[in-house]
Amino acid sequence: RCRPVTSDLCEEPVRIQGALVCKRGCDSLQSLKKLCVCLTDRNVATPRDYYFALAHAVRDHLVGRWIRTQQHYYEKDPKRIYYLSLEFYMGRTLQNTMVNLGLQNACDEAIYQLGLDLEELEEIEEDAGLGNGGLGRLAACFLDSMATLGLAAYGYGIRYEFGIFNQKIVDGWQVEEADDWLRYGNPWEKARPEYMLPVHFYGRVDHTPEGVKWIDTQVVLAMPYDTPVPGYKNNTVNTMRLWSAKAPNDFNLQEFNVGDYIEAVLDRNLAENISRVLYPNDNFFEGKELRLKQEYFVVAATLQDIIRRFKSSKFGCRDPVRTCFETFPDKVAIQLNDTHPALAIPELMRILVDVEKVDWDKAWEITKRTCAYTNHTVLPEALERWPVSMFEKLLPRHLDIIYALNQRHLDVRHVAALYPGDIDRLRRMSVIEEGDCKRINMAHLCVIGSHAVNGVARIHSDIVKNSVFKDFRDLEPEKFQNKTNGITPRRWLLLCNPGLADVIAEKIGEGFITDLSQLKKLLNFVNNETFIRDVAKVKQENKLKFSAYLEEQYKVKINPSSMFDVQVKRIHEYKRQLLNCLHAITLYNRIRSDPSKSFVPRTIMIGGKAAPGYHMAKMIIKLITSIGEVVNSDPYVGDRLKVIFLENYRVSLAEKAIPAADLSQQISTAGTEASGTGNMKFMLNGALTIGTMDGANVEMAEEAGEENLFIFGMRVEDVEALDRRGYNAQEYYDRLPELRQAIDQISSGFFSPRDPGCFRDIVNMLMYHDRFKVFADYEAYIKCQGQVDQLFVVRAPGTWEGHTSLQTSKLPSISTLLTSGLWALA
Ligand SMILES: *Cc1c(COP(=O)(O)O)cnc(C)c1O
Ligand SMILES: *[C@@H]1O[C@H](CO)[C@@H](O)[C@H](O)[C@H]1NC(C)=O
Ligand SMILES: *[C@@H]1O[C@H](CO)[C@@H](O)[C@H](O)[C@H]1NC(C)=O
Ligand SMILES: *[C@@H]1O[C@H](CO)[C@@H](O)[C@H](O)[C@H]1NC(C)=O
Ligand SMILES: *[C@@H]1O[C@H](CO)[C@@H](O)[C@H](O)[C@H]1NC(C)=O
Ligand SMILES: CC(=O)N[C@H]1CO[C@H](CO)[C@@H](O)[C@@H]1O
Ligand SMILES: CC(=O)N[C@H]1CO[C@H](CO)[C@@H](O)[C@@H]1O
Repeated sequence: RCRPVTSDLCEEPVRIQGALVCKRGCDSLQSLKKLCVCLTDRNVATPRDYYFALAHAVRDHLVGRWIRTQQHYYEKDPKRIYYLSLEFYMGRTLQNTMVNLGLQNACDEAIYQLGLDLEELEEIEEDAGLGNGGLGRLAACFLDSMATLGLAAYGYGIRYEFGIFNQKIVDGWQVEEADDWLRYGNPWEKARPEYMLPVHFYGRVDHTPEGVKWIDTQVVLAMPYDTPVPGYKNNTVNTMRLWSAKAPNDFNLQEFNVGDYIEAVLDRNLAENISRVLYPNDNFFEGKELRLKQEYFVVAATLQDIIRRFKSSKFGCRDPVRTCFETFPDKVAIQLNDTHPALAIPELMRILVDVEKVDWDKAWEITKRTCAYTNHTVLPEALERWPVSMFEKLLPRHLDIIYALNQRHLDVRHVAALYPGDIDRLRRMSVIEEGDCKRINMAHLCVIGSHAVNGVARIHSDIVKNSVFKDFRDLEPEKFQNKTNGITPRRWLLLCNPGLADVIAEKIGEGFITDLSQLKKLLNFVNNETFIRDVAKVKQENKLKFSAYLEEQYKVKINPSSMFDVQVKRIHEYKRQLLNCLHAITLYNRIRSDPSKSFVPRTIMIGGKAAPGYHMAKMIIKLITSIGEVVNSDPYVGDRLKVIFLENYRVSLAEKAIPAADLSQQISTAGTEASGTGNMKFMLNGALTIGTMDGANVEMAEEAGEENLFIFGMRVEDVEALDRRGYNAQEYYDRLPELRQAIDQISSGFFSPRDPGCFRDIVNMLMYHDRFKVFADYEAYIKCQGQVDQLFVVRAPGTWEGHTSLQTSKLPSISTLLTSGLWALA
């Protein structure tokens, strides 16, 4: 039994910094053939052994490029972009690396010669689930795109030992399982103990003649693990550096546990559980001390690293002259994606003022010019408001700095000067919220500490600018911008839907892979029957493949010519999975009331994780599975309707489900989804969208033409008007018989015969305190779904009738492809 070591497979291994690496990239087939020789003993090698062997062979091709890229950055010393995020939702790496390095065919071939199946090996890799949903996935997509653009970019985050939990459905309920993703080792990371850095917590502030000192602190070490981020076929390999917490070797040994060596070693966990687990909340602030520690941990370690790199850079400032920090903002950009890394602002101030002895005003200017802030959600419950008392204990020096910053921000030279006597405005704009429990408003801290503030879709940027940050906009209007989110076409088309990518490349070449606006060239083929048939054929193949997967997973018979109607995203009231449920029930009732009527067959698939502490979201999952249980086993229904809950939705499942979808559901209440990126992934894979005018859907509708999407329901203005009038769910319940029937069924236990009161909380919420106004859009939604049915006629299985007459049809799925380039990332 042999273990292929990376360097063994090299033509010319050389020793760099103690590690053997390839001098020249070695030919993949050749290294894989050596692998064949290696792995001849078939009786002992497990599929996992093959996966690791392949991963190592592929990784070999990264190493040389990685070193060269980093050396190139050192020589050229370009401006560095630092993307700080508490989440990087990377998913799997093997296939992405093969795609970006152009190795896929060679590997496929070699693996085939071994009598193995590449896809099977790929399935062995665990997802790197270091994120909750959209925000973490966006960070991962940005890394891919920045590497493809050849930008000197770094992702900085935490190497959680446990990522987002694995979701199991037991008896219809969500059950969480720890995600022990590192159990078998991670071939894609490289530990760098030599770059370990100290991070301080607790202690007290000492004002000395030489300046302010933060002393008597507890130290936790931050150990970096580097993961290569290859660009698409451009020889660039950037770095994602994730920090892992380590206790110092003298941890708790001197002071507390004199003589109790065993206790002291066991207590190392106290320090090391900082990087133990990802908080599984999406769009929700839970003020836990451990979370604050995580946030400071990543910021403190990263800033030390950034400053070290700045100081040792070729054209930077090597000598410790104070003024050299003037050029810092020209060399360093720190993007605060959401407020999670907001502590970068007071931390940079602390380093500049206390450690580097830069004077306060200069330091503030440098900080502002370096930082920029992205706001990712409008939901007030997501806003980070840390109790001052927690800061007092954990980060006393930072609290001082925040007070001082706030003082200067509000004082007579600034806000107070512009609005004399406007006490209310001062209160609204303060970083410190007064009240029983004084709190620090991290969004306000970010706004005053950044030179640019952006939302993630045009509609969202407008809301950010004109509602909560209105006062700040009045003060500095030029600061507010918008940057609509995007997705990487490598993972979300080339990797997950190679059939479609091939069909497109055949017509317009491969340029679209790095420049999606070239999809416009497909306009020449909208009437080309072969092209239309090829696109439909690929969709049908994807559907068959996904059906087989579902049948194996859930033991349900899927009708592959039914419409695949998919809503996959985190479970949230604002995303309105409940509206989808009401539609499913309505369809079910219609079939039951007239089984002989013709009916467009649908397979409704809903998937997503609920935050473990989010009761309503967990009830929603139970409702979906309960509806499925009734519908899927009803003989009247047969294969005309199925309701499937897709268990454990994650990046690798998205890669299977999205290419198979006919219909993409993006139905949040207008004004609540900041952008959404799931919507873009579906569109790029040729699914049609049913959605509200919310988030990036607005821009999608604008580019594709509203007639090419199924847009329904209230606009933001309508929601606001309804709020002013007062939303009364009862009104809709009384007026709409099908809605009433569905609600009555849910509340009477029709879907939960063993526990009739099971869904009491859901019905109560919908009827009496629904912040997201599900009933108000029910009628428009059902009607719009009717239009979807009309278009989806089962002529050739699984094709949209519209395909054959693109000019006259309202909804050619190809036209959604054509325009999807406009907001996708480079
Ligand atoms: C893209 C993606 C999301 C974000 O989906 P939205 O529909 O924008 O909320 C969440 N989870 C995973 C695994 C994703 O790939
Ligand atoms: C960290 O780990 C220790 C020891 O295992 C445990 O007792 C403690 O509760 C943990 N702390 C937090 C904040 O989770
Ligand atoms: C983003 O800005 C909005 C204001 O539009 C605010 O309500 C929200 O809390 C901010 N989000 C975060 C995470 O700070
Ligand atoms: C949004 O961004 C575009 C360019 O990216 C700009 O033209 C437009 O004015 C911006 N709108 C808002 C509301 O910021
Ligand atoms: C479709 O396009 C191909 C070239 O890509 C061409 O050979 C064929 O004739 C076209 N068919 C029609 C009907 O235009
Ligand atoms: C090293 C290299 O080839 N880098 C290129 C990667 O691709 C980007 C954009 O296509 C180029 O700008 C880089 O020069
Ligand atoms: C959504 C968003 O605004 N993301 C930003 C995150 O940081 C990168 C790198 O600095 C910016 O380019 C993005 O615009």
